[in-house]
Parts: sequence; structure tokens; C-alpha cells
Amino acid sequence: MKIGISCYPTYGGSGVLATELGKALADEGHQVHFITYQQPVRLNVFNANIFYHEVRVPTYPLFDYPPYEIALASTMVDVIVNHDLDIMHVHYAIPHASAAYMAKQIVLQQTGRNIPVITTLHGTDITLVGRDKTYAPVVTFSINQSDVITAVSQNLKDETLKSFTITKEIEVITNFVDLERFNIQAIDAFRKVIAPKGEKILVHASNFRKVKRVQDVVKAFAEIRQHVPVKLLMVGDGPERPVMEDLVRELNIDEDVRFVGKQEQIEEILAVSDIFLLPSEYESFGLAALEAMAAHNIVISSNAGGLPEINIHGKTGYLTPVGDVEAIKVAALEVLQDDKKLQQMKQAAFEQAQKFDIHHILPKYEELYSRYCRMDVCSKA
Ligand code: GMT
Repeated sequence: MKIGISCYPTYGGSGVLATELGKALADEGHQVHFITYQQPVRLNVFNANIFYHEVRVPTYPLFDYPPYEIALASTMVDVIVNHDLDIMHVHYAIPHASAAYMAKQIVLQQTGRNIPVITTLHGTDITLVGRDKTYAPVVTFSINQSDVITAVSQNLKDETLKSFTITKEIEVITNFVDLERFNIQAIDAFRKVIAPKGEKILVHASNFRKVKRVQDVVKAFAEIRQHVPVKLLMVGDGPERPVMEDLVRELNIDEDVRFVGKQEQIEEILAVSDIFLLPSEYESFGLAALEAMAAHNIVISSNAGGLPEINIHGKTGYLTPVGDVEAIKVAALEVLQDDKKLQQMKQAAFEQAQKFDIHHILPKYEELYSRYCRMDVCSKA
């Protein structure tokens, strides 16, 4: 099949998922066309089946707000028509679903072809931004106009149905992880640099937005380190990072905390880590936590959103109430003071991640594509 994918190309979970999906589809022999304003960060391999089409947004002195959505829709039209795409799959509703709707109508009018559009809802496109009155009418309309709507967790499906009037079935296809990539040997020298005395390593990775409650990570860590020798790795970047760096200095724990910024080789960091902390106010799924589990990390997360669908309390990690720093501390100490338990839970976390292996989830998308693609026009590759 020839599949178009639009997503946010930067470090957000939806872009990561969309890119990994595209790479896996290309490995299966499909032709995949990424249509984004920048090369997706995880699109770091050459594959003859992968094409990247950059959306250029010409500016003009009149434009305080350059019209990205129009440029995106126009690029979609160009790629759909000139590369004879079979299906258009957009990730994160805003503005991808409405751009795809516009492109679909233009292609229909120009060529008579009715290209199927799949919209995958990821999280804040529904729970935060999409709900905003400014966007809601267009988001509702364009989601409903998609030929297929998927959500990355049951929780996100429920939230979507609660907040929007949706006239179609929403199919849940959960996020996935490439186990081969994350189940790797730790680089010993790297672990020694971070934790020279064999301290256990806690890690947090996100885009440092308020919804992640990164302050709970720092505060809990400050408490934990009073009882056991530990180090903390903070991966990623975003608006809250400078605030957190200040907090770390204020709490006088900077010698044990490293902010490493955005990292492409996150699997190498996770391979040396023991506990992944994700105290978010909301996560539709928590892809970062799943990747950590695939790297044998236990997860201490909040119990918000779809997190209980992947993190099993007392087995693969712990679920704590949002904002409950004390509960994070208690949970961490339970395993940090009992190595046997930590090792057991690490294995359970890995086994749980296996259920979300890409090889189980990819066929679900392929099945969906074939269902909506006309048999006479769709061919593999
Ligand atoms: O909030 C983020 O981390 C980015 C955001 C995105 O859409 O780029 O992530 C959302 O989608 C991810 C992939 O499906 C999910 O794993 C995250 O849980 C979800 N984030 C939120 O719901 C806050």
C-alpha cells in the first residue's frame, strides 16, 4: 500500500509513534510518505520505501500567523495525487484532521478519488487543546469526517466520547514498542559515569510541560535520596526545564541530578536506569513509560488517564495519586530497599511490555488500512 502519514515531527509521543509506525510499515514492504514541516526525529534510517515531503510555509509581511494548515493540506493534495496514495493516516487531530479533510475534498473534486483518512487521537489533542472552545467545533467536525477514528487507549476513547459529539465508532489500537530496540545490554562505562558508586538510577523523560508535573519527580527524588544512594537523570526539554533546574539547586541536590536534554538514543539511557518516574496529571497512554518497561525499568507513575492500562500496580511498578509526592517516595523505597523485589518487578515490567510489542500491534493497523482501501487500487508496495 502507499500510505501518507502526517504528524508532529518533534519530540512528542504522537510523532514518535507515527514515525515508528511508518518505519515498521516500510519494513513490511509498504511505501510510506511522511508529510511534515520537519524531518521526524526518529526518522533516522534510510529505507527505500520511505519518502519525506517537507511542508513549506511561505511567509508574507501580512501574516502574523503563517497559515500552516493550508500549506499542509496543499502538500497532502500534491503527495496524494502525484504519488497515488491509497490512504492518509494523520496523528494528533489538530491541525492534521482538518487539513486531511480539506485535502480529501480537493482530491475528490480534482480527480474523483475518495482517499480514506484515518485520524489517530493521541492525548492533549482531545483532553486539553481540542476541548478549548476556540478549536472544538473544527476538531469535532474533522474527527467525524475522518473515515476511521482510532484512539491510543480505552481511556482516551472514553474521554473523547465524553467531551465531543462523535458520530462514528472509535477503534482502540494501543501504542506499541519496538522491543528489539529497547531490550539491550547496558553500557557499563556509561552506568559508572552516572552512578560511580553503584547507586540506583531513577529517570524521567518528557517534554517538560506542566501536564507532566516534573516538580513531583524532583521533590520525590529529594526525599528518596535521604534514605538510599540514588541518582536522577532528567531527559528531554521544554518550558518547565529551567524551573526544575532552579528547584534542584534550591533543594541542594544538584550533584545527584543530571539534565541531559533531548536524546535520540533514549534506549541507552533506559538500559542503565532502574526506575522510570511519570507523575503526570494526565497521560492518554504514556508511551515513554512503555519504552522504559521494555528496557526493564519499573514504572512509578500517576494513576491518571490510560496509565493503569499499561502499568500494573504492585507488579510492573506503582500507581500513585496525582500530586502525591509522599506516595512516590514510599513506592520507590519499597523496591530500592529490597533488591529481590526490584529485580522481580523489572522482569514483570518487561513481560508486560512484550504485550505491546510492535509485532502484535502493526497487523491491526494493516488490517484497518486494507478494510478501508479499495481492493482494486491497493497493492502492497
Ligand atoms: O504529551 C506528550 O507527551 C506529547 C503527546 C503527543 O501527542 O505528542 O503525547 C500524547 O501521545 C502519546 C502517544 O500516543 C501518549 O503516550 C501520551 O500519553 C500523550 N500525552 C498526554 O496525554 C498528555
